[in-house]
Amino acid sequence: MANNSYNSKDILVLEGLDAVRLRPGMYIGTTGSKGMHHLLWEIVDNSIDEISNGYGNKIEIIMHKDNSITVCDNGRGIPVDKHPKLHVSGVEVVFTQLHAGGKFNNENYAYSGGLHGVGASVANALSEWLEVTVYKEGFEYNIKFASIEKTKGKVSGGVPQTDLIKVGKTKLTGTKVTFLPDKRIFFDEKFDFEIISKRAKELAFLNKNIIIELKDENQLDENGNVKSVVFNYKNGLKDFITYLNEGQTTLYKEPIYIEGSSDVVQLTLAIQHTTGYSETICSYVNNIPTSEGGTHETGLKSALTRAFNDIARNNALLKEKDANLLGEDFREGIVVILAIKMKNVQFEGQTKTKLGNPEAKQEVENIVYNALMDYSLTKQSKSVITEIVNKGKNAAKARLAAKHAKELTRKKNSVDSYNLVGKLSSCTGKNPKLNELFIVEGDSAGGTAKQGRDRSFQAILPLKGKPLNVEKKRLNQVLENEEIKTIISAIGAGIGNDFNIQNIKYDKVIILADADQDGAHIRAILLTFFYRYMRSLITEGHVYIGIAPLYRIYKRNFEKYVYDEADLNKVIKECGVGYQVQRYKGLGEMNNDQLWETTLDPSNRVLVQVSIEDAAEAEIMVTTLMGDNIEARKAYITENANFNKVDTMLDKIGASNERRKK
Ligand code: TSJ
Repeated sequence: MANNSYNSKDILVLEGLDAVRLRPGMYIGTTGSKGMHHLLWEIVDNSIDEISNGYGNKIEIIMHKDNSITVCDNGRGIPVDKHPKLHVSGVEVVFTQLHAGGKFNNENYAYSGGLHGVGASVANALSEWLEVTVYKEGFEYNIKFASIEKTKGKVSGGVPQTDLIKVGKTKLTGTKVTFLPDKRIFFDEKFDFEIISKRAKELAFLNKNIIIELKDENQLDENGNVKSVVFNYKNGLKDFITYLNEGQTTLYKEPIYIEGSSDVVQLTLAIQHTTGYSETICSYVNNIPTSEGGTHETGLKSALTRAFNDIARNNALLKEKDANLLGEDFREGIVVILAIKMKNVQFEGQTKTKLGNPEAKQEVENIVYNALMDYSLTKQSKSVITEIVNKGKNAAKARLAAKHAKELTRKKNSVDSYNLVGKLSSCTGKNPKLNELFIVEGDSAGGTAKQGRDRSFQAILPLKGKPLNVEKKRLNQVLENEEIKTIISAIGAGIGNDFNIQNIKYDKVIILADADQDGAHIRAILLTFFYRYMRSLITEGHVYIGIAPLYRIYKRNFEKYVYDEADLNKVIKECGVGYQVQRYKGLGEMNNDQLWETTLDPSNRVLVQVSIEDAAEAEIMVTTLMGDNIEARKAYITENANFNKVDTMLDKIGASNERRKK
């Protein structure tokens, strides 16, 4: 792609760095942890681009003790020649001009980083200092930048301390950048090994053969060496899907793997069905996850439906008289990873993670359809195709059965139907925006909650036993379950494809279960149900976990509740001598006043809001914890040993506190 010579004149110049210091949020979203990590990804993106274009194969990321961080690649090295108009080195231009960089204005790089892509200059502007070393054409070059206080209180970032200096000779080629995020912007945020390694792994899956090594000088391994991990996947998305489906029962062994391109997009795709019933599509554009989907996913789905129907007919698996299967039939149990690269991407949607480019649909559809038709002619595809089509046919049958069951449920549940009487204690207020539904573990705690609540806006739904684990069930079976039916009709907005968030009767759906293993299981089951059948209830932030206290510490004139084992001693100290400790083994041990005060009262309670940050992670978690592979489940729970506390589930799905107890 990079054919003719490239030098500093190709680097487009737009704006100075002060704008970035002035409004960091405009460039990196937040000035919290996420924003700080964003600086790192801006830098890493450049190395990925270089390697994707065929130059070099390795990126090293090193976390230092002072929270500075190094990114190093073995590509060609940033151009060092002087920019004809600006009269400074290419390196200096890249780091001091906003939007500078080959990515934005020419043919040297095929794809811009899209959503991000604001580049290295932003990282420089928001760093206390930044140092660049370039190894190129036999020489090593170096330049340093720093933030300086010009006039009192006014700090400029990314100011070059020298010109680019030729340091000496070298046989290496590549680029090394080290920077320290400015504490005046990010305060004491620290780079996080887990966050970085997760994304590094993802990048290694998305860019096959690339080697990404991450070192953390703050941590030592068993042998006393600096902790280090290396990610390198020869089979890219094929390895990714194998990882996602680890511990699942798959319908066939070899994933379907496609690489293809047109003038407009470059595409890689991996497909593997599990024997389960859910649908998982993970898509990326220019290495950026598109959690909200978009035109490329639409094209993909059309291609899958059309290709599998055509293939089924070509192989006499569907007869002439048979109707075509629906897309959702073929997607039952499917896990797909789609990664495309294209220029001038437009992101839309609430979180700007939805691809908007209309041309992507047709391009993706064509490439995928043609590749699948070609694949269907190969010998090794025959058994795979038979499995997929048969699963699709079964799904179609179940779909018809579910339609029937749903119609029944709908009829039964019109107005406060009989099957809800005695279970749901609804609230008197009629404004869904204010109302809350508590789903409470156990009849006895449910009874207490009914007594303790504020009935003007709080409804209580007690659960008798454990609700159905929906992970192993098809929709029609799910709809046969009384407990689930009650939840669906209480929420009042339908289920599955028919779920309409506009119709929810409660703004908050709060799961209230004991802080023990059974409670954890119930939480996991309910969250899985919402994740599978009312996903927008989670993504739109309506699902919460209520946290009840574990202890009450009291004596005359003193009473405090403890929500966290770690706080117990602190509170005891605070209380002084002569105190008593009451330990709550379950919600049922509290009286109604106590339950109100500690768990129901909005001005005092602790709620954890459930969110889905990372669909792929959430998927692994849900399928592993709720699926039927017991070995995998055990391994997962052992690996994530805090399952019994406030649940790995919450970590994985991503949870944040509505408010924390003081
Ligand atoms: F952006 C950055 F400056 F922060 C940065 C860039 C950081 C790091 C760690 C690496 C890089 C980078 C840039 N690695 N490799 C490159 N390559 C180029 O800038 C480059 C080299 C040669 C040519 C050419 O046409 O000869 C073109 C480019 C864009």
